[in-house]
Amino acid sequence: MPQLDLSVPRIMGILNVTPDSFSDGGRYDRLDAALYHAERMVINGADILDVGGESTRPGAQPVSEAEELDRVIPVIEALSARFDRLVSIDTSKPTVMREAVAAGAGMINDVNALRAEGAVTVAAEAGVPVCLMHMQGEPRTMQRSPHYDDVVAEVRDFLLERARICEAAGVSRQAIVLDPGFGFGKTLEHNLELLQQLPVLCASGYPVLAGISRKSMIGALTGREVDDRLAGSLAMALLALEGGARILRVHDVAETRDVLRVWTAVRERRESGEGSKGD
Ligand code: PT1
Repeated sequence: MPQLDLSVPRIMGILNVTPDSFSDGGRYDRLDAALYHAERMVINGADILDVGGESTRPGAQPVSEAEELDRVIPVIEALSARFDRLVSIDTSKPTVMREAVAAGAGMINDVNALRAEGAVTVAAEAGVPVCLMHMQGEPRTMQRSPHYDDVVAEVRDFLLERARICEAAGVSRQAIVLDPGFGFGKTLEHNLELLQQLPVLCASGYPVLAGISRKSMIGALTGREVDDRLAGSLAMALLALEGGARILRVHDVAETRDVLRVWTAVRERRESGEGSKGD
């Protein structure tokens, strides 16, 4: 199985397997559409394919475990058979985590930071990397009135406490990724503060994932609808890289790959001291 190598920043391509993401032409259509989309992302430079069967965007309703399994397991089996890429399962349900790893997933991405009963144990037994994300509230209601006294400190302290609990249960320290959870119970101001202070979270020593792509924070800044947020998303992806993010979770893989190439070239020159003499 492909491993998570974060010696350079990585691109996680988003693969939603929810009915609102594809026209609902039945199970084969759904699988076919997911594989087509995944192949595009692999060709365009995705390192990780993040499969999600339950929407977690603001206002989203929960789905049952049976429905979620039905959506994601066939897709994960097909992806791990076809592509030499790490497949991650975006779920908060322990049973879905376990079944997904058995079907070939090599990473668990949980917007609930493994707070569901039994989730930490499943992750430890699975022995795969886990992304622990911060969320205030739950998706259905989280944007009603987010409040923090100190958003950066609260998000960091929450994530470090979750990481401590995971390590105590046997998850290896090297297998933990942290995510401030942009848009999850946060105002625009909170999101901007978290982005600006991303180095504070990176200083924890854990690699940091940033999920920014097409979110309403970009809509709020640009006045653009969700399908017209590419430029804003790329600008924020670059800022996240500058802040130390090691994984970018994105819809637009090809364009984000170009941002990563440009950023990498500039950073290499900076590190070699090239052109910094001023003469
Ligand atoms: C994320 C993330 C995720 N985001 C991780 N997993 C979503 N690790 C799903 C909006 O404001 O950031 N990190 N899985 C999608 N969730 C949202 C949240 C989508 C907010 C849109 C918004 O528009």
